[in-house]
Amino acid sequence: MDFENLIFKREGNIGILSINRPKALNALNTQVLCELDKAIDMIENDEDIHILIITGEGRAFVAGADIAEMKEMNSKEARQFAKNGLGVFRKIELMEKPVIAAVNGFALGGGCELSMCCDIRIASEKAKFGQPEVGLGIIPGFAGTQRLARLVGMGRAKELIFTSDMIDANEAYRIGLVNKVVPQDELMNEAIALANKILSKGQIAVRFAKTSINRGMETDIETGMAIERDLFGLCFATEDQKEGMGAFLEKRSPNYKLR
Ligand code: CO8
Repeated sequence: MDFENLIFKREGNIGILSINRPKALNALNTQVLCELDKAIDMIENDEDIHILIITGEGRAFVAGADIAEMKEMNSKEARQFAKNGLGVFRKIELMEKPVIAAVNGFALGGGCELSMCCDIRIASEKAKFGQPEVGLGIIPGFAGTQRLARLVGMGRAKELIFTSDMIDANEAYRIGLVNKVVPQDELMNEAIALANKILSKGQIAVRFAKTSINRGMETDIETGMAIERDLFGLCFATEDQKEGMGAFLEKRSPNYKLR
């Protein structure tokens, strides 16, 4: 994969995708969003990649959507730009494979929104989070008003969005925005260790669990339970279920085959 603003690496069955526009603190412009969209399709369709880590090059994860590009946009163009970002982020959220955000620095505006469409966020001690849009005379446009409120609750989301406050990694952990805070030089090792732990489980089950949680959180509990029930039933049509339960009873480690 050749991209101007992304770096893609593999580590076993783990894909590592870095936003690579460090001169602009990895700000998301139309080109970055377009490349991200293509990369996600490629990763989702690559049978050798079972889990994805998204991070940023340099001192930012992503410092937001590109303010220089947005400044002269008219309403129609801004709506289209928002639609592009919303589409890519939703694609990441709905990937079958789990996605971990390894937040290495500024995650502001569109960067905070990118981290929130990932399944799990690990932050380095240097990470900073915020939705500074109202300070620029706009509101979050890549679903920040939606995902932040769902993740940390309406009161905290409103406070962060109305004040444009930047919070550090420990505060982000305290309010439940990130799962874990680790030293900067441990960030990728921690993200890879977490990815490997998830990879040691049945990947069909992990994917079904992701779908069940995501879809369930977007609907009423009765519908959510029906989704879980159906996916639970479907697990029993897989070889992995027989292998997982067989391995337990035979007191050995399972050898999952994603079948
Ligand atoms: N867009 C474009 N360029 C940026 C951005 C950005 N979001 N952030 C940083 N840069 C550029 C700077 O302009 C600067 O460029 P140059 O060297 O050419 O002057 C370079 O990156 C380095 O930045 P700073 O010199 O400012 O670095 P500091 O360490 O002094 O400050 C900050 C770091 C605090 C992160 C600061 O750069 C900052 O506040 N950046 C903007 C953060 C922000 O407001 N982000 C939200 C943007 S709005 C948004 O994301 C909306 C998403 C939804 C869009 C919906 C579509 C319409």
